[in-house]
Amino acid sequence: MTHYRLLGLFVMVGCGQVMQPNQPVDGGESPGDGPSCTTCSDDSCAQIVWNFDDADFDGATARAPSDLQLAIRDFNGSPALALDTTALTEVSFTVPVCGSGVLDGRTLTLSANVFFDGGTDTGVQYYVQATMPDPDTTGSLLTQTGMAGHTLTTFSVPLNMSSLSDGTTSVTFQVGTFGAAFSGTIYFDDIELD
Ligand SMILES: [Ca+2]
Repeated sequence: MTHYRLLGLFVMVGCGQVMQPNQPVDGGESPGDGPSCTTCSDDSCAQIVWNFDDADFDGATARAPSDLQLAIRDFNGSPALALDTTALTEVSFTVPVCGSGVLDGRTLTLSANVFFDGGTDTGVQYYVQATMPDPDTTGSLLTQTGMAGHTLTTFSVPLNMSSLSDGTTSVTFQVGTFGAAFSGTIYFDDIELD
């Protein structure tokens, strides 16, 4: 009996999902849903899509500030990650790529759709910055992209902008202001490695 249950468990969590303790397991499907998956160095499947469409965090976790609350809410007709902020300075969150092992991401591009619902539409007053695995790690910076309020913007950067891209484990997004005030919600959707 126990054996059959274990077998069933392995089948259920097979290719297409990152196993990560204490985090939701979802969203690891490959674009096109092919039979194979993008593998981490330990042959587990890397998570390369975070679309939040199952009203699930897809493993995304708040990083800073300590009281940052992540939410999933519809944006443009699709569930998206919502960061509610008042008097924005900088907020950040992390998405997992490999639960164990690493992904050689040197040929991959990280992209995400971002919308600042609030603040000013005049000029590029806000930014999104990505690092891997986090901004505390030397050499982790991918890029910083300026954005205006109320403008759907695609953030996109090749992972090989960081010398650490051959050992990708997770990606951190930081969102902040160059100076203009912002209170409202910042939406992220369709985060992908492709
Ligand atoms: Ca979505």
